[in-house]
Amino acid sequence: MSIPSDLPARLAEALGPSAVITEGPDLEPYAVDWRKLFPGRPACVVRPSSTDQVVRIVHICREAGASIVPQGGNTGLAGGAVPDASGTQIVLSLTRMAAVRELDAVGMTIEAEAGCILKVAQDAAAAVGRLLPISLAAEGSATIGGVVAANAGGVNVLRYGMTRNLVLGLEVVLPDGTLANGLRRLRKDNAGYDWKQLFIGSEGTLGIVTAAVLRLVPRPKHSVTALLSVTDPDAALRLLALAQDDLGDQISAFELISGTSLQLVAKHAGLKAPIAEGEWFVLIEAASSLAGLREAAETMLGAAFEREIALDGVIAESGAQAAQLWALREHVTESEAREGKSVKHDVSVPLTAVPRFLAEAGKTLAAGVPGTRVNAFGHLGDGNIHYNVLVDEGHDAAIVNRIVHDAVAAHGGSISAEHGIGQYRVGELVRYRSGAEMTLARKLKRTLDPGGLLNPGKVLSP
Ligand code: 2HG
Ligand code: ZN
Repeated sequence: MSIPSDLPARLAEALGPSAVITEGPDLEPYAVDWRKLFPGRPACVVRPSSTDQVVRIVHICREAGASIVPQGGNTGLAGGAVPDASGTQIVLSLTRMAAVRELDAVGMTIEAEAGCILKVAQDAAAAVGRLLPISLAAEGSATIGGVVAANAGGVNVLRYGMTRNLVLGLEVVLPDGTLANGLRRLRKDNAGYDWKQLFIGSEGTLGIVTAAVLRLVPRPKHSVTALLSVTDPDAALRLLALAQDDLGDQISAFELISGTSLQLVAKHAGLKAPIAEGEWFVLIEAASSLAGLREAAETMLGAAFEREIALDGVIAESGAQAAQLWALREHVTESEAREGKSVKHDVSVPLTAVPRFLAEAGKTLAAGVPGTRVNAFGHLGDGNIHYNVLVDEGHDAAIVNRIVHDAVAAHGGSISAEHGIGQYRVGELVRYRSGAEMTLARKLKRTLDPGGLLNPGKVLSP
């Protein structure tokens, strides 16, 4: 497929020359994902500063027959926001649309443009005593539009749900250039189809998210963070059950970390856990606006040691110490990348099946692809494990995927819990989703984007 050679010039004419990047080192960050696994080559990068400009870009690209790859902070792990290598796709970066448009502390809502950095939105909410409870390692670079388009998860899903649960209103530019403005701030809105749900998690394949209204929650005044070691994932689940019995809905994070993960963090980030080495660890956080949380947490942890569910542990004595414990968890991804090549899996299984899944996948992998190491960690409270397999250059990723995803399927799980399909898992999705579900997905795509203008090759094969 080719596009008119003057398309970048047409875009520059419509938006101003500073809005279009056609070559040079400035182009590079938009062309490839941060892990440099999916290198692409865009025809150009266009950076609108308003929703109206996004509408104009869509009309111009449509007319020229050029496809558009929407991009936010480019922090994704599935190659969903980078162009292919054809040199014919336009990257539409939303990073110049970064305003927090409205903040309502009493109504507990925030309206932000797509390019607003998640951390900026979090800080704006914090400044009025509220919490935007989407928390992920990439929050300093990830943008609201990308978070919505990916239906991002993170470490607080256990308590507050995925991004989907927090989106009240959405503004989307459709592939035909129509602006769908659903930027309502309503908690209850059953007037017709809830169409915004289609775009949340659609990874820029159905429409371009230009702004969103997100729900905020009260900011808890007290929090407790603890790192514990446990014998195995089964004990981690028993700890979760105990925490749920004793702390109920105050648990805001329950993360499983393997000994391998902590070894990688010690080696590459120089961070050492303040407890004895072990096979498995749990990072648990509880938060509440009411006093007495720490006492309740200490009682619960005391019971965990008494029943020999936990082996060793530390409770953070200060905010700084809590941050140090979280840093161990937050550095896993980066440390894994420094270690070398890995085949990532972002899987979920029913919570109680996690220990069985881990054991089976580990066994089959050791037998089928000797020499691999597993770096497993993730959001145990959500049944979501990042089952990343460290491999040598020569290893065949397809075999590793097959073993891990077959184990996932055998336990009724999903091949992507939170990272999405992007381009990385397009083939895997076809394999593990039923034909009827795939047909429905293709029908939706064809209905909204019959010309295949938006993010072709992502989620569904073109
Ligand atoms: C996390 O939970 C992220 O830290 C990244 O989802 C997971 O690196 C990964 O595989
Ligand atoms: Zn994660």
